[in-house]
Amino acid sequence: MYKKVLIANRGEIALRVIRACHELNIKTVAVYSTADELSLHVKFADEAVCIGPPASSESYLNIPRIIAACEITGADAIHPGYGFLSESANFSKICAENDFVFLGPTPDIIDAMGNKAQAKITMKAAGVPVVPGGEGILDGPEDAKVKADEMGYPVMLKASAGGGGKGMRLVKKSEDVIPSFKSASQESLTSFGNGDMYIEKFIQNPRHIEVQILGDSHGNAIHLGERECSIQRRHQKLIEESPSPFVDEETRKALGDAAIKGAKAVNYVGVGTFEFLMDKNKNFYFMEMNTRIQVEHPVTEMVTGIDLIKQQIKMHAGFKCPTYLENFKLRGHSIECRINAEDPANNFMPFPGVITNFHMPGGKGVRVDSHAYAGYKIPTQYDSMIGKIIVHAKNRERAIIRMQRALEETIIVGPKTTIPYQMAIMKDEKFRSGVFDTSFLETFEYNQAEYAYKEEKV
Ligand code: MV4
Repeated sequence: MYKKVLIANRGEIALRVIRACHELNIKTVAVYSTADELSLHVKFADEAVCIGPPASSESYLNIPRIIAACEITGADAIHPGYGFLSESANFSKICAENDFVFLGPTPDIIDAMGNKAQAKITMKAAGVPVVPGGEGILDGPEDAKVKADEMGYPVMLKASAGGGGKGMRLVKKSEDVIPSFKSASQESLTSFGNGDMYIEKFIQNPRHIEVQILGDSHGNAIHLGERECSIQRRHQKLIEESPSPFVDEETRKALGDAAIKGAKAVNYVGVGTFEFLMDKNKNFYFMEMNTRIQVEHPVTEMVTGIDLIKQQIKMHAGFKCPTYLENFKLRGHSIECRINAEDPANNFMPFPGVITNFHMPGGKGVRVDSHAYAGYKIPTQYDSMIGKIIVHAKNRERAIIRMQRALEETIIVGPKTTIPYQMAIMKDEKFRSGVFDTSFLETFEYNQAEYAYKEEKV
């Protein structure tokens, strides 16, 4: 087992990894920018190294400085968390070259899955159902038009290097293919330095359902059920849950089998997530694989009882996958709300600044993963998530009641947060019925006035 892990990240995920390491009796090293000097990951790690100024490019994305911090402290492994360098094939390679274990996939797997068109070909060959459409990279706008005319409209044009909706276009008619291709390809080139595009049949109002997998270095892989992630706004998830209210036992088995096939096909080691689109008839299609721990991993932990970060570290250290968990029994229902310092009444505008008063909910079935505290100043340079509230209860109905209770107890004074918006969603009939898809927030009406009291508390 590793003796000392350096966490190349900040915020709640850095804390989450520190907690797992300490329970495994592994020493921890935090790295931080000058904007995070007073951050809890710096305080709770055994050692901390300042790696630069606030700009991510000068700190959390700066590979030479992170490697130097490893050398200075004698760490033997690096946990990248999510975001930042977690899906950088180059970082994975440089870690290995410097004899530090990267707690994530090898560069070839990150590359293979980072290229979305290639990932679909790989998964299709492994027997995973993929979104129908032309295979591989399009030759150019003309090729896109020929393929789209063949397939019939509507179609989706997607950037192979993309993700989060960037470089993606819905095309409804033949005349629009060429201009859409050109603008999406240009957008991708600007954002990711690569303009490669692929084409897919458009799935109307899909659900976003993802499957957690765990693989070891002995050829074993298991799945740990699905997460329902359809409550998103502009490709930012706001609420996640497990299990999905739309997935029955039979579909869960089919989803899990598909994900395991995919994981085994690439000899996947560690934690990974298979993202699927699911249509109203419960047909599901592989979309992308995420080769990192995800923000929403706690809902899976709550219903399976497994510590995913501990397992991730153990898989990389050569332990065997707990295959007895192949027949895991889902226990109850879990929901997570991402708490962002954003103003839901003002187009979710980020709201950095000082949190002057801070009280987190507690009690039975409530978990909080947060790096914030009273007096904490939210920096402007990073994302606006200040924590996650996760609940666990016997069933979905009770989990919703518990989440309402938890959100009600929460006090955050200073920044505006997404909490009142999430309270409104918990009350929504469509959300409560469990019959919703990725279009949910497009039609959701938020009555700000009803929740104004939340700001006046304390
Ligand atoms: C799609 C789709 C419908 N059909 N692909 C959006 C983000 C990107 N990762 C994939 N996305 C979509 N791809 C086909 N062929 C609909 C979406 C989509 C979506 C997917 C998941 C969660 C929320 C979404 C919101 C709008 C569109």
